[in-house]
Amino acid sequence: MADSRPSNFLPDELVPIATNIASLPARGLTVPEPQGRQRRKFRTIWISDVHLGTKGCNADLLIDFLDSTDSETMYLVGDIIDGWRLRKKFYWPASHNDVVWRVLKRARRGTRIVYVPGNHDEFLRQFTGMNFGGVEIRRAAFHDTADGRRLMVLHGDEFDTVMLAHRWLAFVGDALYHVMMGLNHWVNLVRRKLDLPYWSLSKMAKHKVKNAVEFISQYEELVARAARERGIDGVVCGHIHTAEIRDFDGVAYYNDGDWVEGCTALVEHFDGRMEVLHWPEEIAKREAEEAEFQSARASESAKEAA
Ligand SMILES: [Mn+2]
Repeated sequence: MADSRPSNFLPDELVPIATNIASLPARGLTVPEPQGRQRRKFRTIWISDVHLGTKGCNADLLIDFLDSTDSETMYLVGDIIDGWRLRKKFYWPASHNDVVWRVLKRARRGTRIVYVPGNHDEFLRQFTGMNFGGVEIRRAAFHDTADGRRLMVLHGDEFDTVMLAHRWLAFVGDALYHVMMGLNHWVNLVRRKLDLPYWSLSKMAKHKVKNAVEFISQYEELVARAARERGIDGVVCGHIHTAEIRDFDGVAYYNDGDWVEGCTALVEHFDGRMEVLHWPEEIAKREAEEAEFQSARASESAKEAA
């Protein structure tokens, strides 16, 4: 099995990770699975741009998401592991193992898991067609929705190379982005200590920069046009870290966002309806409901005592 002898199969940067995971019992999780939490069930879940192996990755929020949801199929739409960063500096906290462990456990529980590698985890593209512990590696995938539409699932860096004028962004952008995400990490560490909700620094910056907004809308249009040329109903991608559901003259554009800034997932309900879940908001909703329930119970028992 690949698990017991990872060094024969995996690229060098992954050997320590695989060895770690293989020797990790469920009890070794840093975040234990919550007991008795109701999982929200979906037909399909798409997540991408997790960037495991970097400080920017919000593993804790993703763990919460994975523990709160379930689906028949889950697509990992690329940049799940950041091979670019890992090659420069090995960074792999225990919570990142927790994420991998939960994904593998999902596969064992019967979720069909399709992993479409992106540009940051392109070292996995050489394993296209293979299956690791129930996780299928694909270069791209087709998904048929419950309401009979055919969607193409791919990471989306394919469309970046077409936009030659913007290619410098990838290089300058990656370094800048990394600095920003490091800052984001510390800001939110402090905010958490102060009991403030998660807040995205670069999300705010991005919305203030006109060029970034133009880039995003050009990108979305390009993706939709490619789908139309191929005669399919829509595309699901990631890559630009901006969750979105848009319609371009009958061609659907879906982006599942990321787990570095926005912390979003794309889901398909059982009737084929699609939705972007902004997980920090979902957590806030859940906690408000729990608080309401607790205070209702407290006033109940106060009445009984009176
Ligand atoms: Mn990418």
